[in-house]
Amino acid sequence: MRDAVTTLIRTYDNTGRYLDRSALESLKSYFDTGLDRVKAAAVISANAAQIVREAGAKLFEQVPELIRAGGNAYTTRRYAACLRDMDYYLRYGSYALVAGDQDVLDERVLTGLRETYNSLGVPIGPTVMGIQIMKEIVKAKVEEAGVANAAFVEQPFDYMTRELSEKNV
Ligand SMILES: CCC1=C(C)/C(=C/C2=NC(=C\c3[nH]c(/C=C4\NC(=O)[C@H](C)[C@H]4CC)c(C)c3CCC(=O)O)/C(CCC(=O)O)=C2C)NC1=O
Repeated sequence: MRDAVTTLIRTYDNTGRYLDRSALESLKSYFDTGLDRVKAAAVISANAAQIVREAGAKLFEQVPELIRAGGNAYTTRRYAACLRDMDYYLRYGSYALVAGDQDVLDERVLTGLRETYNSLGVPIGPTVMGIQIMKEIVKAKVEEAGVANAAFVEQPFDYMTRELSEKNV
């Protein structure tokens, strides 16, 4: 599992280079946003259950077929599995925010996920919608908590969206 710093060091070490201007710039930007990243993680930790519940409600309001007979989130077991998946995306997203790197998502969340979803008939489109709804909720809450520029919050959610949506993995 890597973070912004270890990823950078690995790249430079591979070619035996000292950190150059561009490396130092990217380190600086990572450390400059450090406190905001920690704040965002704190906001997520403190509100996780509520964020998942709210995002789930919104998703099922927008795609009501999911929870009707024949829908993939129909039955209590599958409804719970769906919200549990949303909770995974939120929790791992908070790790990626602190790390400033998406590697944890590749390693722990995304590997083999499309195949699993396809074999269980879990629809990717609505899953991605759920991830995007969570992104908006988290961003709003992080801004409410006083972080002026919360754009960085979008990264892990957009990354999971992109990777899940990719056609051939
Ligand atoms: C931490 C990494 C990790 C992830 C990401 C993960 C996902 C994951 N989601 C699963 C199932 C599932 N996932 C969903 C999710 C949904 N259905 C919908 O209609 C919605 C669009 C969506 C919620 C937003 C559902 C309903 C199931 C159960 C499917 C079934 O058993 O028929 C399964 C199959 C095994 C199980 O049911 O637990 C896995 C492995 N597991 C992991 O360990």
